[in-house]
Amino acid sequence: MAGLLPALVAVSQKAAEVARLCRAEEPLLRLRPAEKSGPERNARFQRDFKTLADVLIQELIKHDLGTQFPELRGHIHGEESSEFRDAQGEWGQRDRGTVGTGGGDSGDSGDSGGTEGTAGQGDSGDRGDRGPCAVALAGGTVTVRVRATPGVPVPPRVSLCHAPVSFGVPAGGTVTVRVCATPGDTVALLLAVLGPEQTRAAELLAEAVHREVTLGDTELDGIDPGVSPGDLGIWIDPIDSTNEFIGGREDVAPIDGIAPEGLRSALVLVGAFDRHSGVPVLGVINEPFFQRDPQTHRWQGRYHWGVAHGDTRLCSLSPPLPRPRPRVVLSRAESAAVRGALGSLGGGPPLLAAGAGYKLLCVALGLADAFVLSLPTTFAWDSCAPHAILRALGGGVVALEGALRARRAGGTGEPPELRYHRPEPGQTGPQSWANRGGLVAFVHPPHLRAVLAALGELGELGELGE
Ligand code: 2IP
Ligand code: CA
Ligand code: CA
Repeated sequence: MAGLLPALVAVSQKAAEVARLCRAEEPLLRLRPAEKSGPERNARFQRDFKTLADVLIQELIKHDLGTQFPELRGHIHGEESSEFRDAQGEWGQRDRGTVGTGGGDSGDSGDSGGTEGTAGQGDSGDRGDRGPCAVALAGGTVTVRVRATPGVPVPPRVSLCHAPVSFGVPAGGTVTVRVCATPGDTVALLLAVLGPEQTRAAELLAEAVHREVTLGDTELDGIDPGVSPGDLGIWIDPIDSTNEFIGGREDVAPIDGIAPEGLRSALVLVGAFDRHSGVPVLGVINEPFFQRDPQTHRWQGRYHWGVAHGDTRLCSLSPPLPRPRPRVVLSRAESAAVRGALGSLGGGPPLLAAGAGYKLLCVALGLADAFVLSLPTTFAWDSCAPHAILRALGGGVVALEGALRARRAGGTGEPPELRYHRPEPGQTGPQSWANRGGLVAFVHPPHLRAVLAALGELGELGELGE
């Protein structure tokens, strides 16, 4: 189906623009991220966060792809839940006055403290200072409900960007972020997260979200992957390496071409898989923070795409030349046993880098020959898009555990590749989409075999983590 690949690239470009905006605009930069807890939290990190950029990017991708390709609706999945909780507590603490744009203050008082929920009660022991509680959107009307804080007056009902906004006081604590029908409505919704005084930031974001993207990449228009959107599902990682995105380090020098950490490793990943087989078929990796323009000092991004469907193999990258001995890139969290075993491959000591997507990209770019992960800390949204690109280059991503087991059983065929259409039985939430058996990403099959041979000496996957 012609048109889907350019659409994936276009949404990744829009996403990258939002990511850059969030790092460039002072009020957005100051917006502290929300901490993930429970099943949402990735065990890889002691503390795991999501930002407004993560949630908004995922929603804009869902919105744009679903609008252009109705057959995809209901099949576009992503890492984040669309609910955003303002971790700053500013909402509960700010002295809210009049909202600064659009129409004026209508003066009449919104739902008051006693009518819904119990002001200041409930979870006051831990996050009693949490912010906006709920946003209901109906016919262009945004109702923002805010937890009451003793001593802070309940704000008046105001008119904002043609959408009346009313402030009430229930318990709860989330805003469901989505792209609204008009930029004005999206501004109103974003103000629920950002706080009413952040109109400039909300307007900038809404403008970026509603903007038409012109690609000007004529090569893409001629590509027909030969697959119908009705047969595909989508995995989105709106920002991979969120921790590095939040940290925002720009001064990290690359080692052998690979940035060990920092903003460079924050990527947008959009992949399409075959709904029936789970095989990844289209992938886009966008690097929003590829380099600073030497003149304007603005961030410049770049993107890479791949198609692997049937016999079609097309990619914006050329297959990298294989090194005689594989150079491996690993997570900093990887076990000493795995590091040691792979060090013996002869390609030099393993390089360490942040970002699952970034390490997969390093393999596609030929900066490393393999990315090996023995831990269950990546998910379908991390690997789907890069996997499609690696397949387009003649490589793939296999489940490490399955590959080692097959090897021990004397199997000589190709080890099983990761699939993206079925949740893991017996698991719930994000865990049902974890790449539980680890992974090995490669372009050249001899490198995969060398890696498996080196790790095969170590034993079961469980032992590799020791
Ligand atoms: C993370 C991110 C981390 C990665 C982890 C992913 O995704 O890519 O950097 O850990 O596996 O799930 P590591 O850096 O050790 O490879 P996100 O940032 O989207 O949560
Ligand atoms: Ca990720
Ligand atoms: Ca992410």
